[in-house]
Amino acid sequence: MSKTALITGITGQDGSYLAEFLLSKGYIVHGIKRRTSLFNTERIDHLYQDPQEQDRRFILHHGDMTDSSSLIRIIQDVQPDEIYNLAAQSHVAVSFEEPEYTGNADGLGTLRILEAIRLLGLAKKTRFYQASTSELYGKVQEIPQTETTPFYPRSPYAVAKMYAYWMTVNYREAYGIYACNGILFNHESPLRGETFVTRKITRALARISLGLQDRLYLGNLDSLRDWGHARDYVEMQWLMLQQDKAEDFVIATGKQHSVREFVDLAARHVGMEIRWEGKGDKERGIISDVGLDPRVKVGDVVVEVDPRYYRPTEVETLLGDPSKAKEKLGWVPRTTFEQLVREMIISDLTEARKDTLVQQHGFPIFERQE
Ligand code: NDP
Ligand code: GDR
Repeated sequence: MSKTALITGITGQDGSYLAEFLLSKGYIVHGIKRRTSLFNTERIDHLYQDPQEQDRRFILHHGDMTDSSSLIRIIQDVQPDEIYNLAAQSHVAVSFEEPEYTGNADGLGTLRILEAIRLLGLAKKTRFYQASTSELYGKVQEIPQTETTPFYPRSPYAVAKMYAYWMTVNYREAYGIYACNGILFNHESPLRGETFVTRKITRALARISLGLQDRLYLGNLDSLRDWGHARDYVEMQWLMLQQDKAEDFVIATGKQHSVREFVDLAARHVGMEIRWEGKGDKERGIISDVGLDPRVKVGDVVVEVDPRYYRPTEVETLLGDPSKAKEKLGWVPRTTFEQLVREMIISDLTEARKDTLVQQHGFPIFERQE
């Protein structure tokens, strides 16, 4: 008998990789997507099956983390063996602009699912994974961070996720639900949203190298992160639900790089060497070696700091210690930082080349036949 999984946030970066992974393991995968005025399923279109198809293994439902009624209905219908709660307003900077919504979707949304499991009598059947985050450590109290490092959240996003973290622990202890937190450090991929710093960098540098864009504006270049690959990390989400006992795990690579280093490495992949000049708000990245396109020249300023991208409270440094995951889940991250950056820049370069072709050759407009 195939197992049934329900993924919230299936249209996001992790949702897409996890759905692919679970399908490859023989699962029937249900996903919750919210209603949007334009299609929001680009990352999972390759998995889509028409409602008319027989024996579908990939099924989408309309629902929203802020709407208990939809969540209860879906969980009641699906009766999942496993729920992966990935849905969230996941942008830290945006959470300062929309703190109440972030608390509702990321904090209360998690409670809504846990309550649905309990009220529907699924406490013994349904295993629950909560997408917790290294942002919980915020103003870090210890380096590197482990499962026992104290939390000090520094954004409305992190505070909402802290509520969700403890609700998950509480429902495990109070009702015996197999519920666990994956405390995942930053993980990226070519499917990463364009406004997160890694994707913003690879997309912009690919375009700059082909002369499609002049400049990349960034905030805190000194910020240090432990970056892994989303494809590796979703496997850990699954492994956490396959243990004898529910526990919380840190998932990280144990290596740290600055935003500036990410820029340097991504730039090298498109044949550009960057020299940094100035300090703080005045820091700039200048080409010291030519790019792919003759329109990019030595001496061009390609990166500038724009304080608009600073956060009211910043998380300066994150570095995870994944020893527990290695020991108990037998996990080692497969993708190195260098491979991750390379994969992302190649993907964005391909996209940028498509735009160049359209620019050079135009786009065939099909005239309407009367
Ligand atoms: P994304 O932002 O790519 O995806 C978030 C998903 O949540 C999307 O499918 C989005 O839908 C959905 N969503 C947002 N709000 C709602 C809502 N109100 N109701 C229903 N669905 C909603 O995030 P990632 O895939 O990168 O991350 C997955 C989870 O892991 C998130 O909870 C994130 O906070 C957490 N996390 C991520 C880390 C990372 O480095 N990527 C690290 C640690 C934790 P739509 O497509 O319509 O926007
Ligand atoms: P983060 O990721 O906040 O760690 O949250 P993000 O990529 O947004 O920022 C990483 C660091 O880069 C700095 N930075 C910039 N960030 C953005 N977005 N845009 C910029 O222009 C820029 N310039 C510098 C930031 O200040 C920050 O220090 C991600 C999300 O996926 C969360 O959902 C998840 O929980 C955590 O990772 C772990």
